[in-house]
Amino acid sequence: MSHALSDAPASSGALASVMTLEQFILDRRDRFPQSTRAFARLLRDVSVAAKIINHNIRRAGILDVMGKTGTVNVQDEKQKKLDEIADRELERALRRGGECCLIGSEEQPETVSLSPHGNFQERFAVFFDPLDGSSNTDVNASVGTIFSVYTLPEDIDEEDSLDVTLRPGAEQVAAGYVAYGSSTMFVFTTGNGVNGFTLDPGIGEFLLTHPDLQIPQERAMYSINEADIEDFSPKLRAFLQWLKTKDPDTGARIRARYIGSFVSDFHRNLLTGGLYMYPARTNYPNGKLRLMYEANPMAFLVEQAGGRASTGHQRVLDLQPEGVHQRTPLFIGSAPLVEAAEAYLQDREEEVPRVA
Ligand code: FDP
Repeated sequence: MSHALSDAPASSGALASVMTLEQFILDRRDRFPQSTRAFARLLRDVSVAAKIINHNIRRAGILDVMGKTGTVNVQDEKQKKLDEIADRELERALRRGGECCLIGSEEQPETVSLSPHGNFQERFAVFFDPLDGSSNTDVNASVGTIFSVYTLPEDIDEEDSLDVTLRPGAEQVAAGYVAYGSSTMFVFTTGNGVNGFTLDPGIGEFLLTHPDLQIPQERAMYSINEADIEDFSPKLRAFLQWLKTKDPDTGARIRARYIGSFVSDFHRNLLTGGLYMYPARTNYPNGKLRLMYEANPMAFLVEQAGGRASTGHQRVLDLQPEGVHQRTPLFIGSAPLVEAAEAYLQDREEEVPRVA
């Protein structure tokens, strides 16, 4: 993996040798499925919102924006002030940009039409989780933003917009996330591989640092909230036991990492290889993660990076969504590990692939 960004402080000289997100989007315009100026602007708007959200997160302890607002969102989860800020900034950026006609956010009960008179000339719909893993913000741990982009048919009107927008993840035209960690990264795909950009705070630009990301196939890490083990199925428990068994030839064993922030756990596993799981459990029969703005965009990304995403029984990107806030069990990461999980959950243990 080449890292184009030098350690030197950004200067006009350093800038000449690296590619900004904006340059990248303009350069690759002809490779996007939607090779339109509007699509390039849409991506730029999301990245601008990400910078503003990042700015707020970095000042969280200072400006008293941490902690709960006292309200609950549509999923009965306590909302955080930063959740609200992130939601507002994304909506504002997309509204101002004018390319997006419809948004669906984790923080809003219904999809929102951004076209004031039902005039859907702009054709993009964007689903997003403005601040994923936000229970981590109070303890200074990493969080993220996830987004998923669809195009809408030209002839729809406001009445049927939701139905036509709820399309399987395989129809996404772009997806990505922003990881607010020790650095801030913008990682996205338009169906032509996955590229990662790191924010240089000195110049306020995302710079290409992780071109053409591919997920390693080793069983480096597994990520699951194992405190819930009593609520897992016997098949899943058997799979977890398999995961922890040392390789008989090499003695190699997998490591466990669970931040409890999907973006952060996914990002780490994308770089190191591994498997993130949020399975069905007794009190969450469909798991906890949301299809439209968590599972689908990450499934698109991981497949583009050579990995796999499954419910345990079927490809996530083939699911036909029934609601904006629908949940799905999720097994996502290095392909051999996801295949092994599927084999256990479907009683095909004899087909478990060998994973180095
Ligand atoms: P959060 O509720 O803090 O937004 O999306 C939901 C999510 O975080 C994921 O980011 C995270 O992986 C998961 O929930 C953590 O849930 P558990 O506490 O049940 O493990």
